[in-house]
Amino acid sequence: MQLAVTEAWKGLGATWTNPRVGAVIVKDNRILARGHHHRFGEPHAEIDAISHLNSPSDAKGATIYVTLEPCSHYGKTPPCADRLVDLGFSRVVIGQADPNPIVGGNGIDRLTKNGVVVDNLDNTEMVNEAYNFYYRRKRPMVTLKYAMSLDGKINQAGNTRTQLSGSQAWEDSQQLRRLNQAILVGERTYHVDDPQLTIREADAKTQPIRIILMRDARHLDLTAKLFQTSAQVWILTSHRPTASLPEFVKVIEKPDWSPAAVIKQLGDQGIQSLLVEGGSHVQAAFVKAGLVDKLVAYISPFMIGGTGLPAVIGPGNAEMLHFATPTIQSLGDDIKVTTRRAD
Ligand code: AOF
Ligand code: ZN
Repeated sequence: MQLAVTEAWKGLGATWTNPRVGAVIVKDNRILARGHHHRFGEPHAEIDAISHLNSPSDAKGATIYVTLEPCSHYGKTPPCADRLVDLGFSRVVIGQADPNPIVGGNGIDRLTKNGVVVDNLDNTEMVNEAYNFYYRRKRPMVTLKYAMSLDGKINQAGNTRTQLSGSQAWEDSQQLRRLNQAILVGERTYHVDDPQLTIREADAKTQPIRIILMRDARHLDLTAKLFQTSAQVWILTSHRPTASLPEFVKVIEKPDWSPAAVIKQLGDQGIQSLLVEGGSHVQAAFVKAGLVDKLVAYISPFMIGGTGLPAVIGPGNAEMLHFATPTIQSLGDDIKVTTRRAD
């Protein structure tokens, strides 16, 4: 199963909104084939592994390890469970049941009813953390991310971008973007930082959807860096842009600005995971709404002092949010703190 997990991760960043899935076919203590789900809409992991067998007849009496319950529905491809039965697999070891209601246990039923032994190890949940969260909790998983100084500030006073993170922390934050289907920033961050919000590495298979909260988009500046890369941009606004927009820009008219309403709307649009990258007021709104499932903070060895802008600023919380024991990592001169909401 560990090898199947390694296979599954090869789909990182390319399978949204489908899960990452890996599969390994074994017979007589030998690995016959491996496979994974390469990209949204393409064959499922089981089918990819089967395509790597010398002959499909090798599947007779074999075991397949697959990180997620095989599917039972006619979607973009026919049901994998049927294919496994037809080829004569004798055992299927799954890493977890599928929380997506279109499958939701039917794959396991289909296999067992046809005499295939199914064992569930329940140990691959982390491969699809956001996918599982989305189907179980019926909303996107929210990760707050920021870089701050030792005194908790994100920039110097005034409307300037302050470079705090070193190169290792910067590279790490690119990885965080790969793990999320969408990135959200507020209007002020958009104006002050002029961000691209893309994954810079050339091997990026797909880019996250870039979401901007912008109350009034009538005078949208199309020369901003955001619009120089043709990855999707969604603008949530009360006032539509007047200029004609490139086809990768979508406008969502959104009169209710509460984080809960924004999250509901993004969930309805199929967003499973959201990285909230700032700025301070947007972070505060999510904290106040209790909509922080995970948190990543990069701490850099600077003191900004006085009037620098705190990482989170805005209306206070009645109750503190409680987080689990953090993981601490040194990245060059920076410290990365990762944690999740305590249960
Ligand atoms: C995948 N890859 O390896 C497995 C999936 O729209 P479809 O037909 O591609 O079906 C997507 C659903 O199929 C997905 O949400 C999950 O429930 C199931 N299994 N999906 O994309 C795979 N095994
Ligand atoms: Zn399938």
